[in-house]
Amino acid sequence: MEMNKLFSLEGKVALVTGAAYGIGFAIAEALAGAGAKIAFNCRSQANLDKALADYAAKGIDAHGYISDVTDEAQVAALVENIEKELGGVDILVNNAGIIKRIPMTEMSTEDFRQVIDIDLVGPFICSKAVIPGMIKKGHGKIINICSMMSELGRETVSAYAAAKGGLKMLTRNICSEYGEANIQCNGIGPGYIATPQTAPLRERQADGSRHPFDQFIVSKTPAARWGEPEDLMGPAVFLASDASNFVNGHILYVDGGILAYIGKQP
Ligand code: NAP
Ligand code: GCO
Repeated sequence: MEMNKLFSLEGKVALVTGAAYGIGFAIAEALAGAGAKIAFNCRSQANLDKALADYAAKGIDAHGYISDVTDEAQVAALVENIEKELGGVDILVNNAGIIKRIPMTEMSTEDFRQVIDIDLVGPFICSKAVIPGMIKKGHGKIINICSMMSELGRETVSAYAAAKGGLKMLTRNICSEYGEANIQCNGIGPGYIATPQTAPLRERQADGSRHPFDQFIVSKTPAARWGEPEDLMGPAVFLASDASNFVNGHILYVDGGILAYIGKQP
């Protein structure tokens, strides 16, 4: 077996949702580096324009679309446009997501529903939109960006943990329902990654010291550091390529070892 071919995405079309920046951008860059044509979406023209320039600066001819993953009509149009312009979606990365850090008893039901809508219903809508085309092609890869909160809870993230726990089981159910159509659906569970989403948890304190949560996470991570979006690039190529054709329903945690570690003794 020619190993390079096993990890090649030449001739494949990848849709990475919410890939204007952050983890999605890094994953899209990785899939492009393995040969895939890249499509991505976000919700604002400003973010789209900046992302297209950022992709171009890396030599990537990305195709960007304004589309909200919670809007079925917008997602249907997104998938149709990709079909027309690039060919059908071979690889879907359900990356778009938000978090709201509010104590549960203070969280409005509207806030709870918004997180569930984007982080769990969005991947359902996007997966439902691409699976028929994957069945026609005879293959497909779906990668759901889960979280440590697919396994663990913590204060203030009830909606996010519920959504990411649900996304873990949606991953397993897509595997169960469409594995026979040669569609592999797996998850990536990033640890704590330095992106805009976690910026509030890493802010320097007024006295210049590190944020207490920053110090906590480093003490809980055997790698003794926050992850970088680049740490997810290899795992994403693996799960998007033929190298993982017999991997299905699996959540690959890319967390520097947090889930295995009780934490450094204070
Ligand atoms: P981020 O920096 O906040 O980026 C989130 C992306 O999602 C943005 O591009 C945003 O684009 C897009 N987005 C949000 N809502 C959307 C919607 N309704 N429709 C379309 N796009 C939408 O977050 P990140 O840290 O890169 O995280 C990306 C994914 O990894 C999320 O699912 C997150 O839960 C997960 N994750 C993050 C970490 C971490 O430590 N950072 C760890 C584990 C899992 P616009 O706002 O421009 O639309
Ligand atoms: C938080 C963080 C985490 C990370 C990620 C960890 O507030 O606890 O935002 O939820 O985003 O999901 O895997």
